[in-house]
Amino acid sequence: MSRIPRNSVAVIGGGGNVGAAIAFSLIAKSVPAEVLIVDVAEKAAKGQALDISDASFMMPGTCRQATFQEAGQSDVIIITAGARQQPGEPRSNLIDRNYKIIKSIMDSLKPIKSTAKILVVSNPVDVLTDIAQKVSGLPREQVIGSGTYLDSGRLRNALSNITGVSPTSIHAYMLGEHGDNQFTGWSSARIGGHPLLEHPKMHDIELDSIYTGIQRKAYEIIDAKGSTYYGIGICAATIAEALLNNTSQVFPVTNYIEKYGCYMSWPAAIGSDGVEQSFDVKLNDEEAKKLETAVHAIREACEKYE
Ligand code: 6V0
Repeated sequence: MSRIPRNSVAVIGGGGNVGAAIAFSLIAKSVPAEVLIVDVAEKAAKGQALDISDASFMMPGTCRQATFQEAGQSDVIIITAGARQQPGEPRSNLIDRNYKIIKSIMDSLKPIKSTAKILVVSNPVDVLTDIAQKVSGLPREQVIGSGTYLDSGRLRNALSNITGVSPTSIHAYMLGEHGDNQFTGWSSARIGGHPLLEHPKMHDIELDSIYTGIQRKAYEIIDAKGSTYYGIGICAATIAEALLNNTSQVFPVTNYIEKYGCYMSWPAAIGSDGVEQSFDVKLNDEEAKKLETAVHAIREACEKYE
């Protein structure tokens, strides 16, 4: 009898660094899913699938190379294909190159299973999620992006180092856009139900330096080793797990916010139907202005590709 799990997660672009890190994280996190690696670079896809399958012998998940058609019938389809940033290059620069790739991938996946959830990771993620939703024809709540989950994790790590509280007990988000227009939601940040900025260890902290550190981190990693993948690997695998297991966890993912009329990085509860609910985040005047800038940038980019 085969031990192939019932649920499947396809990773498109799985021959590359980010896709492989996500596939490996799914296996290492004990997600009971069949992980399908798909890439136009078939040899790279084969290599990653064989390597990751070696890690699966003691885990409930399995991993193999697959076709676009098989991926279209998966429960969760993760898109990591595309160009990545060069040292010093902003994420927004990737749009022209990655727009064509996303469009051709969506066409190759068709027919897409009507209950599938698509998780876009390729950059610029907020704009590409909008494009993926339009081209796939799936409902908006079934198409999301990894948004500012990774950036928010970096924020929580930084705040943990200052306050001495576990990052998992700090509720604080990077918001708006996964890119140069993201901002920190300081006024909504909480530790133990208390406003974060009232924590005694936060009183003498230069908030801008925390923000700058988070913004700079991806550039720093890319400059040092060419690309970032472990952090996003675990983030995307955790979102996929929420989609498969119907956990209703809240993540700052790219989701469609009716109030602002666009996809953006904003907290939402994620379950097996995709986005279950999004939340109204308390903002001060300065944060509201930054949100306006992020929304404007995302909407302008999306309109160009309609
Ligand atoms: P990579 O290692 O070059 O891998 C990209 C892969 O995509 C390669 O294996 C390509 O062969 C493959 N590919 C290209 N075109 C297609 C296609 N049409 N169909 C299938 N596969 C294709 O890049 P890396 O993995 O480092 O980055 C991938 C994407 O992730 C980039 O857009 C990054 O900017 C983005 N990231 C997003 C992050 C986030 O937080 N959202 C974080 C890190 C990187």
